[in-house]
Amino acid sequence: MNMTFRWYGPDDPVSLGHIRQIPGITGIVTAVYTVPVGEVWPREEIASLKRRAEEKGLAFEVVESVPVHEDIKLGAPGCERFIENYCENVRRLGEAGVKCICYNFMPVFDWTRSELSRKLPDGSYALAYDEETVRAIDPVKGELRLPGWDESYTKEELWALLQRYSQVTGEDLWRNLGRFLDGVIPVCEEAGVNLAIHPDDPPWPIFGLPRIITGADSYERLFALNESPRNGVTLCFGSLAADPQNDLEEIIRRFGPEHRFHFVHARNIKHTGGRSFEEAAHLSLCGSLDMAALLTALYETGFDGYIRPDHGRMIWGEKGRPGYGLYDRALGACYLTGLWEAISKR
Ligand code: CS2
Ligand code: MN
Repeated sequence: MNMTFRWYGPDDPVSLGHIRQIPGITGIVTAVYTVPVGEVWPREEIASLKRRAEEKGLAFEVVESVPVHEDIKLGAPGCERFIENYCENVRRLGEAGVKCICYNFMPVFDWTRSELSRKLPDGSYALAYDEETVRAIDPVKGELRLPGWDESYTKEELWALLQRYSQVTGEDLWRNLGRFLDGVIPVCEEAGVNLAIHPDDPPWPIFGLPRIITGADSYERLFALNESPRNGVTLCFGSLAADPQNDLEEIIRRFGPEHRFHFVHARNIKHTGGRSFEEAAHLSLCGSLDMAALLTALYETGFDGYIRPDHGRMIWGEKGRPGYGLYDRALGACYLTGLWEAISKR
C-alpha cells in the first residue's frame, strides 16, 4: 500500500512542503492542468511535476486524471485522433516513471454535488448531495446551476454537447469504452502503466445522461471487455457507496483477488435518506462506512496499489478548493495509515 495525496499543481494553495510533512505520505497524485482535454501533454511539463515532487522527497507515480475527450465517449467520427493522443500521453507518462493513470468515462459532468459547503453540527463544512435538488435541475434550461460545475462551457456549448448525447445510451457508452480500451491498453502494457477507471459519482444516471461504472456488475463487464490486468479500477469508496445497494466489502472481496484495484480513494459518506448523502470525516464513527472492514478486505485480498484520502471537510477555518483542503485530508491520511498498520501487524 502506498499512501499518496492529491496535489493540484503549483497553483494549489496546499504546497508540496505541507504535503511532505504529513507522516506516511510517499507520493503525490497530480496532472498537467494547462493542456486542453484531448491534447498531448508536453514532456517538459511532466518532467517539471516530477522534479518538483522529487525535490520534496515525494514520488510522482500516479496521474489523476488524463481526461477522456467527449468525442471518444460519444464514439464520434474522428475520435481515433484523440485515442492516439491518449496513447501518446500514456507513453510519455510511462517514460517519466508514472505507474498508474486514473480516468473516468462520465458524459459531460464529473462528480456532482448540490452543495459544496454544508455546515455540519461540529462547525465544519462538507460537500453534500440532495437527490430532490439535483432531480429538479434541467441543465439545458440553465437557469439553475450547481456549485462546482465546469465553467469552461458556455451555456450554448453545454446545450450543444447535451444535444449530442441525446440519443446516446448506456450500451453506446460501453461500446465506446471498449473501443477506447482496445486502443489504449496495448500501449499501457508496453509502457508499464496501469489504467484505473474512476466510478461515476454519483453512480446513477443524472440529467438524462447515462452512467455505466456504478457497481459490481459494471466491474464484471469492464474486466471482461479487456482481460489485461492493466485494465483496472480506481476504487472510490465514497462514489460507489452513495448507492446504498453497493456492498463495498463484498465488491472488494469478490474482485480484489484479480488485482485490478490499482488505486483507492478512501473516503466516508453519511447517508441522509434515499439517495442523498453528505461527505463525512474519514473515521468510521463519522459516516456510514466501516473503514476498518474495507481496509481489512483490501489487505486480505492482497492490495498493493496506491491509496489516497479523498475529499476532506473544511475545518479550522481553512479556505480552499472544495474537498481538497489540507487539514481534514491530512487527518484522513493518518487515520488510514494507522488502520493499515494495525491490520498488517495482526
Ligand atoms: C475525484 C474525481 O474529486 C473527485 O471526486 O475523485 O474528480 C476524479 O478525479 C475523476 O472523476 C477521475 O477522473
Ligand atoms: Mn474519488
